[in-house]
Amino acid sequence: MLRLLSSLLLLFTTCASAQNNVIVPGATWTDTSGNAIQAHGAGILKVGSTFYWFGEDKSHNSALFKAVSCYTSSDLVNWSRQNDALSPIANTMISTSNIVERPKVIFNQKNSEYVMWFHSDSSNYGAAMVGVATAKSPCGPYTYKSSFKPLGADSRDEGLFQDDDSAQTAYLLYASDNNQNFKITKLDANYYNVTTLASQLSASTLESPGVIKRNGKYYLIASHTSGWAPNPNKWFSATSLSGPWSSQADIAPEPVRTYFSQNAYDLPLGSNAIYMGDRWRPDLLGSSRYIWYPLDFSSGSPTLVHADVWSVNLQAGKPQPVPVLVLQLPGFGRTYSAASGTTYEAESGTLGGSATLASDSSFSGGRAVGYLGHGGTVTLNNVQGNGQKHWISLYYANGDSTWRNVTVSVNNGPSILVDQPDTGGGHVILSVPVQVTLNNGANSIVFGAGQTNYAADLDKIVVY
Ligand SMILES: [Ca+2]
Repeated sequence: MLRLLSSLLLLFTTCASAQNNVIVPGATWTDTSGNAIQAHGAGILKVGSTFYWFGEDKSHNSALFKAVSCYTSSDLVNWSRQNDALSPIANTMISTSNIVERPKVIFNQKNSEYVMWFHSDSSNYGAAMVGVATAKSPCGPYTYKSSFKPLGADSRDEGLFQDDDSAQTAYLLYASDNNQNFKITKLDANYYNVTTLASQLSASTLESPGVIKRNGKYYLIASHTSGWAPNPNKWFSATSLSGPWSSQADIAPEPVRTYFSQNAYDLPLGSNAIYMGDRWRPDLLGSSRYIWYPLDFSSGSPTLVHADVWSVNLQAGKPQPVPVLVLQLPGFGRTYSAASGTTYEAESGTLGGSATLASDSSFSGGRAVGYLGHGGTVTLNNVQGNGQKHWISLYYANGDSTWRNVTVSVNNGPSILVDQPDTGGGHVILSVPVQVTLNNGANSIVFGAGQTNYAADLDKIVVY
């Protein structure tokens, strides 16, 4: 029976890894209408079998409030935009001259009401408040109630946590006291206000928080404060929301700075979770990307699993579908499946112009190709394709403090410009995705042609 089940599950996950059913962190995610998803600083709510994704609409490339968007999905991959959940109101704390960030929604069973909390601020972030709005349906539109300083103190980056006790006690998680102290404060029974402080992590300088409960233990995930720039996000655990909390530990290798992202929401799923982060792009906020990775607990502590292309396999066919994931062998016990790709080392390609080989132990194969762009190119021949669209991940190092980019041209086709965020060091490797169509059989791909600026050092590509 187990063997039959495993075969069925394997079959299911094979089908599930179709192109439109994968999560590609860092790619431009589009909704079911083909528009870029605008839901930054995400909050997720599950009602029945539907996931609701609330976030900041930054399509106007400004930090100022435009809308809290609402998207729905049954599979966490295909998202449909609904009506805006919260819209600006002139001469209030949610006007178009104000800040409304990190919307989070929970359901209040007692009042049969959806309650949204968000970071509510003035344009210079000086007001440091939380805002509350309510609705009778998940996407609302929500009716704005008020903005205030919880227990009279600052609140900037915030999140919500709803416990699984009979009262469904909820908590506000927030950066307080000029972002110096991190606080967890209990909400009242209506979820309209805060009542008492449960925990304070003093001088912790934490923000962008999320809490997951697993096997009776609470896990707090948060970043430190470095503005829009990424930093190594941390986790803490405690057996009570009142603490004591364990000392901080990394959720990903420290040098990669959480793969250039900041925590927004952490969604429990099966025995693991999904880390949902933002890759902020302050000069073009609407082009900030979503970085979602499996948050794997199999080692006993939450660890981000770097996967260029992966899928969440929700188990179907139950009367009340629950987010228990289909397992794929051989990763038995995992709640996700990552695609495996074919690697092509950049240094195995043909160098052109001023491109040179760079050596360092951090590079795959010990080498990368540097001085790409500005006359330098590298051509990878014999890249195998199947005549379809493929995701290709470019592994690169960019030690600048600013983003670079690189042109990609397949079989002498038009150039695609791929952004390469700074990696935090010349020998720190990150990957960025690009989707291209490859011929069946061998393909030739040129990197760095036709650009006057320097691209990042190219270590390797992985074709999915
Ligand atoms: Ca290499």
